[in-house]
Amino acid sequence: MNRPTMMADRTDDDSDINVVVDTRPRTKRPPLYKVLLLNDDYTPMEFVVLILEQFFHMTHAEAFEIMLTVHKKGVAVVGVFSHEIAETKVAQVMDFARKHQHPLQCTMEKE
Ligand code: TYC
Repeated sequence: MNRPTMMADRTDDDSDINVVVDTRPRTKRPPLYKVLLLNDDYTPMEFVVLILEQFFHMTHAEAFEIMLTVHKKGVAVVGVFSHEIAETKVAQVMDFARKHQHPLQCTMEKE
């Protein structure tokens, strides 16, 4: 899109005379992913707070507030990360919840 173009010149097929080199850097930022925590009726509130403190580095007050948001609204974004980090966070939360036999669900989606 909008790159300098090479005009075909009948007189110099196969030569590089008319090649325009695009010097603009073409780096793309990697996509970011939201990590979402979902509400359920069984996971204890304190357990959710613990997860937000441990895996998302929130203070107790921040963790409590986000936990209450999930409890009341059904879902909240708990962080935004690269694909690899988001995947790791989701796995950590799901493993920890499973280990403690809580049905807590954590997912990710492209921002
Ligand atoms: N709704 C749960 C309860 O009343 C608490 C809870 C909050 C569960 C957030 C999951 O992601 C969650 N014990």
